[in-house]
Amino acid sequence: MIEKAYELARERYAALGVDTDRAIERLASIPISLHCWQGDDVGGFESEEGLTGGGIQATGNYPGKARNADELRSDLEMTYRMLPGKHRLNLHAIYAETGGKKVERDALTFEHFARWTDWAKANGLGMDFNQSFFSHPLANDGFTLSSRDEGIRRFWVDHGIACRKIGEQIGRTLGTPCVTNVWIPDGYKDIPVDRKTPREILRRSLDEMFAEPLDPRYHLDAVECKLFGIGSESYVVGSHEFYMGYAMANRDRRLLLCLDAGHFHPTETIADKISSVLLYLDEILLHVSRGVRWDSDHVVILSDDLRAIGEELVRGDFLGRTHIGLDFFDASINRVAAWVIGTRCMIKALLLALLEPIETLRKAETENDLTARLALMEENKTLPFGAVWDYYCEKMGVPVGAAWLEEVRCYEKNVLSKRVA
Ligand code: RNT
Ligand code: ZN
Repeated sequence: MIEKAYELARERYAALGVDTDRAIERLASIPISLHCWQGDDVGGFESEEGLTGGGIQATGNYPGKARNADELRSDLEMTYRMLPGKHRLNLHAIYAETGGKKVERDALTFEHFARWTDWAKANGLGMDFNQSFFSHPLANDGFTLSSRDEGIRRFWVDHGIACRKIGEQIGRTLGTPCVTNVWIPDGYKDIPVDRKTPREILRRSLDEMFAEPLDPRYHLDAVECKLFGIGSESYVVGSHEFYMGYAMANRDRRLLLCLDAGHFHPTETIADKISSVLLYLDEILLHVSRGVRWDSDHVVILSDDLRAIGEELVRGDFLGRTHIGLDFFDASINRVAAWVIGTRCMIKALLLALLEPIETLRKAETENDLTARLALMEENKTLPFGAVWDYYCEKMGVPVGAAWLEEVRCYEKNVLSKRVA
């Protein structure tokens, strides 16, 4: 049935000049970096408390969240089994394994991530990394790298440096560059008097953090901008202009700009930013997310926004310069299912874009036939995409359609439900 439907779909697309076999082949080569923090509501393993302090929030209390690294890895393995293709893991520093010992964040080393890296290697996964500038007593007054308190600032610079070294070692071990992403919650709830000084301090901290060049074959740095957050509604130090300017002024450092879909004004979309940013920077990192009215980090679905991101990456030939990461966390539904839903949607969006009869659309636009452009784009929406997607899943040996849900339910029954809070 699936093959039959695919044969028909292939003919239908071929008539429009689209090679479905080629689309599938390209799709299989695009890794998505899965954010570890969906598995435990951005809690990490440093303390029992989980997410505390500034800028982000998980809501919901669905049972069964991972309580330690082994459980989180088990949940991730389950998730990867539901995803067609080879993907990556995106780890935060608060997921260090310190063997029960308290290790301060500025003292973290590769050994605290060796088990994660071994596991990634054994599973054929690339890895990405993040400094954790939140959920910490020294982040409680809302400022980290841009703190006016020299002790606090220094601590976070040292954390940043420690994590870059860890990231580089991860990249060396796995033989694929590790993107280490900087996001800080720094900002003010209410209107500041001085918007300038924290930005000057942040620039100095980044200069110190990025001073040592690392081999880009193993490690890349990214900086993530933001417009507002919980508790930083009026002012965020690391704004879009700040980091875009910083990355461009420091071209020799090859910084990636990280565009998070939830970090702009709610009517702005990151799809429109990609072609501008990549005119000036070599590479970008995406945090694909879904904000509902605000930066709420809902599970990614196959929305118009998501489709537009896929289309931009394919149409602009940007896939080779874009690291696709996910960033959402929903604690109100099965967390493994959340990962599966969001990641499968990201892959679907890429497939849809790869199946677009782009030449016809381009021709309409260059000939200024804007009527045809709109008409064809709308007709494309009902092409037999589902048949190609099903076939791709089958071919890659993962569940077709909603069959994955049964498997996740089984996992829930046998594993997740046995975890007591
Ligand atoms: C927060 C940023 C950031 C975090 C993760 C946990 O607004 O999006 O990327 O979500 O680092
Ligand atoms: Zn993000």
